[in-house]
Amino acid sequence: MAKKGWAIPESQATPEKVFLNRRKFIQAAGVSTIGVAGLLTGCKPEQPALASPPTRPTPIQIPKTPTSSLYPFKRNETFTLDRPLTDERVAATFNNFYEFDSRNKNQVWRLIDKFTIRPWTVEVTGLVHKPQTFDIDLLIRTMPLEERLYRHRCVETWAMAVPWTGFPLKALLNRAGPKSSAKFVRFVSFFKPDQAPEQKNNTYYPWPYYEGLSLAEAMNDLTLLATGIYGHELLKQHGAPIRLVVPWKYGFKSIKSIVQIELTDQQPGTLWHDLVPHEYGFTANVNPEVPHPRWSQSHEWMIPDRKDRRPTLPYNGYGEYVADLYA
Ligand SMILES: Nc1nc2c(c(=O)[nH]1)N[C@H]1C(S)=C(S)[C@@H](COP(=O)(O)O)O[C@H]1N2
Ligand SMILES: [Mo]
Repeated sequence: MAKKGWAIPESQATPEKVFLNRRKFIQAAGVSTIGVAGLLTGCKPEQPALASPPTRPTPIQIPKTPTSSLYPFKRNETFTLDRPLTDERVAATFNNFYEFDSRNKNQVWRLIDKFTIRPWTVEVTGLVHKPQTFDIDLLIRTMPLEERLYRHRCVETWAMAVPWTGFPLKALLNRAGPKSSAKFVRFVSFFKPDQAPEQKNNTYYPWPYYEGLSLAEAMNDLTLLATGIYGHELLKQHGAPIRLVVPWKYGFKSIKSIVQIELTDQQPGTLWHDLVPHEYGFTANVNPEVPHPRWSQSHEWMIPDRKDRRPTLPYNGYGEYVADLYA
């Protein structure tokens, strides 16, 4: 079967300078789509439309929210890559987001239309001096946002390299003031079964998705709460409006679409560890020497090309930042 034009992967490697231009192009295309649709609705019935609106679905639907116009943020040049950035469209069409589709990574972007990301609040609770609930836009306006280029490594052996926009998790935790008894951080994702088909139809998973870190891991400089990607708001398929990014751990730790952050004195459960404890640990650091029970972790491949195979790096290449956490 011939692939549709939009399904053909573009070059897996977009030179960095090109992606900003591409972003402008995509935004321009988006604006003109809205323009045409607007004209059509304004048309009197007897007037035939001059041109039919483009019907080609696009995976890059940048959410329009009260804080969209703040992007892009300045890049923090401390974080450099050893490989090209993954093409934005490739990243946007290859997603693990089990609330929407637990079987097909290529379809998630088609299933997120109904998912509403405003209003949205993030509750910081548990062992903190000032438990608070933050409106997402107020958070975005008041936190130190910056762009960082990070590698991302899924436990399934695929990998990507993307520019996240976000702020260090520790900046938020410090606003709440962790008590000295706090030792762990538990994260909980949304529960909207009317908007996320698998939350309604797939009861194998104990929704909502939940994850955890030690407090030391959560306070590490690398640990980011991302609200953007590729210089604009986070796409819904990447976990809008706010997701965790812990680049030295397997991807399942980087929980999407967070609504609650709770500080605890006990190690919290995590969805994957509770479901399949012998396959998915709590710590889940990227490690080429510890195979998954069903496959080797010695190598990874950069999406979309299984031929771009690379040795897995210990801590996904972030040992200089985090190895001392595990000494
Ligand atoms: N809520 C939620 N968060 C999640 C997941 C999920 O299914 N639900 N999948 C995880 C996995 S396994 C990976 S590899 C990454 C994928 O992020 P991406 O789709 O933005 O590449 O999200 C993680 N966060
Ligand atoms: Mo993953």
